[in-house]
Amino acid sequence: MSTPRVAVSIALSSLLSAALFVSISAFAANHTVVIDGVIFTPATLTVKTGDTVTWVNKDPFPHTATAQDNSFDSREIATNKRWKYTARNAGSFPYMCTLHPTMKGTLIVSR
Ligand SMILES: [Cu+2]
Repeated sequence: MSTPRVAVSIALSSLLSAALFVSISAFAANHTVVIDGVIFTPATLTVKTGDTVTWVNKDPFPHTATAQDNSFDSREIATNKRWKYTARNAGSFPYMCTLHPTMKGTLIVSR
């Protein structure tokens, strides 16, 4: 009965070794911006380069998350859909919903 345990141990140590090799991405965090009631929450989000931001649309109609400098653009996010963006470049990125220009947010990406 020890063989499966050995196999599991080997598999686990292989996974750990693999994890060490991808340690840079292993430290990347995931953040969520909820779109609900025609607002982005949080309106200002600070992340680090390499982090991923997911916008989730809880409203019964579509929205976009579109950077003013066009560094990112979700296009239309339908109801209950999400859009993921990996922040590669540092900076402050004001963004808006192109369908509802009063909807504004800022993504701050630090090194
Ligand atoms: Cu909108």
